[in-house]
Amino acid sequence: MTLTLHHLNASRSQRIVWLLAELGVPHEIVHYKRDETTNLAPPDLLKIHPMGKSPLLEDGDVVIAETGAIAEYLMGKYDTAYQLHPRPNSPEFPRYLEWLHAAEGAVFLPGLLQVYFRRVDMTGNPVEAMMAAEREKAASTIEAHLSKYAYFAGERFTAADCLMGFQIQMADSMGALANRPATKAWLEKMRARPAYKEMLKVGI
Ligand SMILES: N[C@@H](CCC(=O)N[C@@H](CS)C(=O)NCC(=O)O)C(=O)O
Repeated sequence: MTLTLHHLNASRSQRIVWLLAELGVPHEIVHYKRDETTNLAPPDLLKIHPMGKSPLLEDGDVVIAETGAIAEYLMGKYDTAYQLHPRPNSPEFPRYLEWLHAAEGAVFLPGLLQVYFRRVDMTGNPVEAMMAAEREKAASTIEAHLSKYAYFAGERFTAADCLMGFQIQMADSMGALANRPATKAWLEKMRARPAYKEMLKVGI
């Protein structure tokens, strides 16, 4: 049975490219390119799943969307030795789950809105200040967490680090980590991982 990742360029699907490389299970990656005008995914992805978004994972008859769900699916089915996720009865498990889903939830949303709102003139719009406050809250929560713990789930690397990596890398590319030393140190640690380097080779 082939495990296939349907991967859109410049997308959060890179989290799953990285996670699959960490997991080391045989898989193939099918590449899709965003439309140059609309930045949307090509219609080919609609043939795999009705939302037509990436990441999408196929495993035999199974087709699964949503980054967090894909990560949980891969961990439950393929990480049976718990190398990349804590056991459900361990103290790290709730923290692991929280960050696994924060990556697409409350800490991600303010950054995502910023990307969308770049297309509109927000001058004088009160939503601009609200979004900035939310981004600051998310960034300082991450910084406080990584000042206390070596990784998102605690003292060891897990799938939660792969999922959180996308927006932290985006924040770094926008120069937003200048005053976030713990977050920056975590990112440098991630960049040194062989699987992270493999993800870059696949093309993000
Ligand atoms: N919540 C979904 C979001 C998926 C999503 O919006 N993916 C974007 C890539 S970052 C996409 O496919 N955009 C292209 C489009 O919507 O046409 C997840 O976590 O997988």
